[in-house]
Amino acid sequence: MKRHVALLSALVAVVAALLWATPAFPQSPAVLVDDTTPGRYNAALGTALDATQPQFPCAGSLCGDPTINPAPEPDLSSVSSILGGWLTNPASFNANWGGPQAIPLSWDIDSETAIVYEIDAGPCGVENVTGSFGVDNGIFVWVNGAYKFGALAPGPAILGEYAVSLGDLPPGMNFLQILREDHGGASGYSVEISGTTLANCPTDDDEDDDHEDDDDEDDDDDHEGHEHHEQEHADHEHEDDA
Ligand SMILES: [Ca+2]
Ligand SMILES: [Ca+2]
Repeated sequence: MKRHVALLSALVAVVAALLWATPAFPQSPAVLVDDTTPGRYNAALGTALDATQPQFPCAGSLCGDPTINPAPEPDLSSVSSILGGWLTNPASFNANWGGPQAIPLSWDIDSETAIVYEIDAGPCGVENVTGSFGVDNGIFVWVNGAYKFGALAPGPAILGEYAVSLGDLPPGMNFLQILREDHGGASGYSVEISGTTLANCPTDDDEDDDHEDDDDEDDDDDHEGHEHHEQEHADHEHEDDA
């Protein structure tokens, strides 16, 4: 019995030593954006997008309360003067955008609103960014102008309603762009964006390995829910590789 105790003590000491010696990598994910994070905000759209396409049902649920998941990227050309260059030149915002401010978790019924979160990815970037969203009724998400996800559905806004892989963020300032949709009843929103901020920049060798791994993960995600974006994602991956 005493021998067992001695062996167990030795084992515990070895495990403790190993844990102590483990380097700081990989870091654990941290929350980058939540419901209290200030963002740029544009509430000037009103109902201008209503009934322009299936992603924007007409007001008052008079055209139904559809589930569209995933939703294709909406055509926002008819409201380009209201939104300005928020997707293509996100560092400059027209007069409809407020400065960084608390984002209201509900907004005028039937209307659409746009948000830009400015995320500093630091000198080495952020890996494995994930988004958890709850929304009443719909949401469309871009990262640095590249469309990532959209959906609309009946029901209240509960965090985790949608869980989406958003890929990696390059070093420096990044822009997470969101359009919120409503078509009646109530509106609501909740968000949590997480990712692993790299404290040490990867070497060229590490980078090559990481990208191969990430591409595999992206492909898996695409097959689960976004088949029709496969070509688009593949194009982006090729651009990334270039
Ligand atoms: Ca609407
Ligand atoms: Ca609603």
